[in-house]
Amino acid sequence: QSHELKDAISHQEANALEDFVPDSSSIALSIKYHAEFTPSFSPEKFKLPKAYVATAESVRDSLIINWNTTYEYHEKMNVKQAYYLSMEFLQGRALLNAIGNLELTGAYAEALKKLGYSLEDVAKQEPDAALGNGGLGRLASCFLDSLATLNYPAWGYGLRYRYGLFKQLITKDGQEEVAENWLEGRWAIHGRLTKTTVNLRLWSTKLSPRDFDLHAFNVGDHAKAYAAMKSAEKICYVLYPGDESREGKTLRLKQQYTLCSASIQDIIARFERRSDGGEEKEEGPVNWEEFPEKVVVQMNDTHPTLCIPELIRILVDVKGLTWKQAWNVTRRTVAYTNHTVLPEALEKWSLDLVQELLPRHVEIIKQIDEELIHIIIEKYGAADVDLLHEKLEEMRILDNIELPGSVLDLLMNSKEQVVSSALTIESSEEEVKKTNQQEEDGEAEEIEQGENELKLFIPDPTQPKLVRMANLCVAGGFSVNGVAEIHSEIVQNEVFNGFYKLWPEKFQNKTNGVTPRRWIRFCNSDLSSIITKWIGTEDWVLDTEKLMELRKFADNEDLQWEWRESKRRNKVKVAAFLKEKTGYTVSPDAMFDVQVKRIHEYKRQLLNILGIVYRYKKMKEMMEISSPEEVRSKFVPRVCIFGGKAFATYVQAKRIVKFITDVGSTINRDPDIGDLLKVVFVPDYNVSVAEVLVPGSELSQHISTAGMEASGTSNMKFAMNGCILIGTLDGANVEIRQEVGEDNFFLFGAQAHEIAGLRQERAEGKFVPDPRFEEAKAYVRSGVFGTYNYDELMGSLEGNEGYGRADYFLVGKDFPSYIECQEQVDLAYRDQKRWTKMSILNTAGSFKFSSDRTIHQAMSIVCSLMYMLEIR
Ligand code: HBZ
Repeated sequence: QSHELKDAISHQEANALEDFVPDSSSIALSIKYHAEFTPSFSPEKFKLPKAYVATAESVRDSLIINWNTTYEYHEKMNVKQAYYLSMEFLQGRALLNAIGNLELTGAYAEALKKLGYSLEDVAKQEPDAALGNGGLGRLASCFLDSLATLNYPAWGYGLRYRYGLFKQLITKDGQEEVAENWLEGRWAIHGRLTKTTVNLRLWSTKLSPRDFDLHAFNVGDHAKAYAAMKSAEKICYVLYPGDESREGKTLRLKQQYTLCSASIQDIIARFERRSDGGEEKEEGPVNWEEFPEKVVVQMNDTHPTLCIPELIRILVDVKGLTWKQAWNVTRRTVAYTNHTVLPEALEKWSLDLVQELLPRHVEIIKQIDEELIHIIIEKYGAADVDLLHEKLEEMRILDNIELPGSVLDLLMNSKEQVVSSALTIESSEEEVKKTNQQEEDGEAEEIEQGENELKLFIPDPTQPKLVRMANLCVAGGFSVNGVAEIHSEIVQNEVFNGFYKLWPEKFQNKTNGVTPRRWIRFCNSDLSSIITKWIGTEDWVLDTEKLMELRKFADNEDLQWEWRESKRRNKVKVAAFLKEKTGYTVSPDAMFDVQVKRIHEYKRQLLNILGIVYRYKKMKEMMEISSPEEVRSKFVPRVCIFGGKAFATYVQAKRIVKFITDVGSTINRDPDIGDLLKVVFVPDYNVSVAEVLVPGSELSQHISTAGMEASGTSNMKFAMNGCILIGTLDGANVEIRQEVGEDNFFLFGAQAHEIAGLRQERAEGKFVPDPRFEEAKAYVRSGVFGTYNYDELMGSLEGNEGYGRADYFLVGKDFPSYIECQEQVDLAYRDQKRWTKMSILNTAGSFKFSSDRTIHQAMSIVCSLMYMLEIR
């Protein structure tokens, strides 16, 4: 059905497009038209910002035709529709992507040229839509691109934050955050439309006119009237800048509920309208059993968990279903993607807070919790109280909350049953009498003991009562997935092992992917043309498996030459960009070595920068005794580029930013060093910055402590663009290395299964640090990089009393293998033929990491799993 549908839609859309393929003249006309009729600009001054808005409006005209066609078609066919619920969509800029997907880039460039502009300059006018923090939000946006491109009937639902992620300034004190108004002068604010028109519906909140206090306003109490407006509007003011472990409170919960309630209401209304059948079909009562056949809700992490109790609430309280019916419908409709195994990052809400804001939902959650407890008892029995206690502690949705009465009764009864079954041993009458007496004594004892055991389940009043959102997702959804193979293994075997034993069929892997449209075809059109030329077709953009064909040319000298020249042109662009943003001049002949991602201890930017410190020290030492030529023959010149935002209150992450910039200003000013080493921190890393850096990078660092990075997605973008990765066996690195080949990946560091043991070793004081690690830290402490006090930063790597975690992320452990691996990188780079081959093989091997593949797998699994659940 899905194939037929896809063909039909493609056909429809092809028709729609055929009817409307503008050329550069009609585009120029349309841009001029919008320039004249767009308010807030005077027609005489046709400046860049205006050119941008007019161009965007003109693109939108093209999109709307396809959008309407698709929507009407889905409505008419009453297709099963997927909804991707996410608190974050990290869209970046839309214009070039939209034009590219419409295959109108050439026509628009020409049209703008006629009007005296370059498309590139016009596109740069658009602010990034940064409605997300990092990988999780960017993944959502890649998925929308793939869903649209592959013609799946799907929508995204999110929130329209007035302020997205903060803008990062780098000052002498490190990172500073400022708000940015991305909505200013923006087009298409109500959602993003692409060629095959997936809709991204972003909710915002405002006071209903019904609730506006006109009376207060009329009698002059403006403050009162405005207060209510503000309180409604502020829900969508800012993106919560969460990153792994940081949690928000009341406002964040209101945001989550807003997303869930608005989306679920919208989905239900659409389902009812479609099953009503419009004019053609017969009218009749809505069959709610069919809901899971028409709707699937994918939750991007636990942030939209409230859609589970919200769906149940509406089905029971508004639509009149029984609890059982509503619970069954819900369990067949929602699915959950996990993005982290860090225990402190698994969302937990205070029960009191949820109770205060959403009392009805708490009732529903309690009922789900009770169902789950019964399932757990059924699985593990009540006989072994310690085991049962352990399982309930691990798996219940409510944490530190008394057992429901029904469960206590059941436990008491089952205790009595155990005792009475012991009484029915057959024996002679006398013996029975005797034994009876003894057993009765024993029975009393056992019951007393049973009561003692039940005390195990009494909550600890000193600890908070919590709702564990991930447990609710696992219990309430039909599918749970991790985002890379190694991560899904950890999800099944560690984090949710209790649930995995209960419902193994729910658990699966969906290795992440990135859209090859934005992340190579559009951001690196230079390399894309070369690929197209050598493969002989541009089909690889839609069918990345074709990239594998590059393998057979990996040694071809002509391709190698074109490949290197293209990389160099992209490096020249990066150099210009760095100059503009930081003032530093770098040589495009040096190796461009890049680590860009959120700043987090587990991602180990500290390992990278300490490696640089060590390298710098060795260079200086060698310069004392050797000629510049000898130094050059030992070290490959490098430009080390960092970028990424630190959560505003994450002190250690901000120290790391400050440290990197300090190391940079010392090294970059050192006249002995010159081009041999540069360290640049790019401010305000975002999607648009990535689109410049990724094509112009050569070495890309993905060096998290093994087992801690769920997947990583920039690793995929870099590999696609012919960068070679240095990394640990973590997240998607494992699979990337498999596909590109071991020889084309720089591997180092401890493995995931060793981490617990290594931490234990440290705790027991058995770890002996490598002298090179000690040397690097001592060098930092000596004050070479300025007067800022780095004791705490260095101390965190040593486990000194008072600094807490005793190198929890094992920087010291992996340091020696990291710098040895970096020596291998230098060696490989010196042989440019070898390096270019490795680079080509990275692009060729990146075929698996297209989000098209992820989406295809997800959509087919969704269907087959649902089928399985129906049969049972
Ligand atoms: O999701 C990231 C993972 O760290 C990364 O390994 C993975 O590739 C990516 C996509 O699956 N996780 C995040 O980006 N998480 C957040 O940004 C986040 C945002 C708000 C929170 C918690 C985490 O409350």
